[in-house]
Amino acid sequence: MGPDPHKTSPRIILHLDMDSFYASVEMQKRPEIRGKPVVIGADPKNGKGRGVVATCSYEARAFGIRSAMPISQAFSLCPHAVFLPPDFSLYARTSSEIMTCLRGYGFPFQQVSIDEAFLDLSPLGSFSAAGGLAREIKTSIRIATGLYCSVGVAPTKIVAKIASEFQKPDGLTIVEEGQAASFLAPLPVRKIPGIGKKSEQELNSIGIRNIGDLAEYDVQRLITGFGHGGVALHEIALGIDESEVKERDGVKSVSRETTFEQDTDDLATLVVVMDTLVKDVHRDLVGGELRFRTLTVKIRYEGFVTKTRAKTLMHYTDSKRMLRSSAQDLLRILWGGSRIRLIGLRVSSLEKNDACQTTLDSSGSQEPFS
Ligand code: TTP
Ligand code: CA
Repeated sequence: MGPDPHKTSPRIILHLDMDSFYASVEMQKRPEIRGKPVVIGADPKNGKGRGVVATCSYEARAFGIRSAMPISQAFSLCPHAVFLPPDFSLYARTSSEIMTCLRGYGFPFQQVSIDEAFLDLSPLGSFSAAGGLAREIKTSIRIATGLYCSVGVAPTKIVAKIASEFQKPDGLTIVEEGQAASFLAPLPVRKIPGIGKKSEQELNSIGIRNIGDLAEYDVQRLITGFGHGGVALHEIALGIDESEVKERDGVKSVSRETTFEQDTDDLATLVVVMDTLVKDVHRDLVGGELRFRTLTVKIRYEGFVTKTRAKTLMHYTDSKRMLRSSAQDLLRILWGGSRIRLIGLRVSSLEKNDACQTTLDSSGSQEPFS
């Protein structure tokens, strides 16, 4: 019997996500901290530090530490962990190395964050061939960088992304055509990208806990509760997602922010800190061979009230002088004189040179905190 002429070949999408990325890069660089709980983020200052955890090693996760947790809480959960400030340029370089390697396979490619990307492996024609290539990719990245990653292979981007998280770290999960809905059904709705705590609670409150509950739920009722998003959610639950793997243009923004040790209303301090942010953002811009047109200054006051103000220049520029004067102007316009907890600077509308999308936050020196 020959091939069925009516059967279309399946879409085969691969999603790759590096394991505990910043922490793993640090552990690769410093063999003496391998196997230990390692926390990347703000200085814990013996439990009195401000700011948050960027990420941590899986050994630190065993103590309950997670990304975005206050660093003081991380310190109380595991005071003997190795606490390190982030070294963004090292992570950006490692990311480019990984992305160049992935792009080199010649399939449609899309980077989605500093440590995540999709490849469209449909031309391979079968999930078994795609699984073989996924193993090869994992090995190549491991050899090139010493780092582990987790990979999902599935008929859609969303299912591939959920699959890459399914067996972390060093995972490989293959969901073949026709298996998407049954793979998703037992997973909690929170596993759907974009469903945060609030949406999860709303879904739970109408009896939807797992993705299978969502798939079986009446679409009209979902629309009543969630508007147009209800239809999209229902389709995701059924494993339907036509979105394509598309290379995007370049880095979207570069940003830095600083949380003050103590809230301040001293203009001289604000000016000095803004100058440091300017210097760091500018270094990343130049390092990435980028020019910007829009800059945004952010201020967070006591009590977490946050304000931003943006300015778009007439022309793209990489002038540090221009960045500094515009940032200082915006700071003065935005600041009402109250005490400030945090200030941030972001540049966007970037002119591309190198096709990689990265968002960098915060700053710090590169010595371990002691
Ligand atoms: P993630 O891929 O979310 O996390 P991860 O790679 O550290 O761990 P996992 O094994 O679960 O994938 O984020 C990638 C990097 O982005 C992470 O190493 C640090 C940074 N990041 C932050 O700075 N703050 C955050 O809140 C999160 C979630 C990530
Ligand atoms: Ca990751």
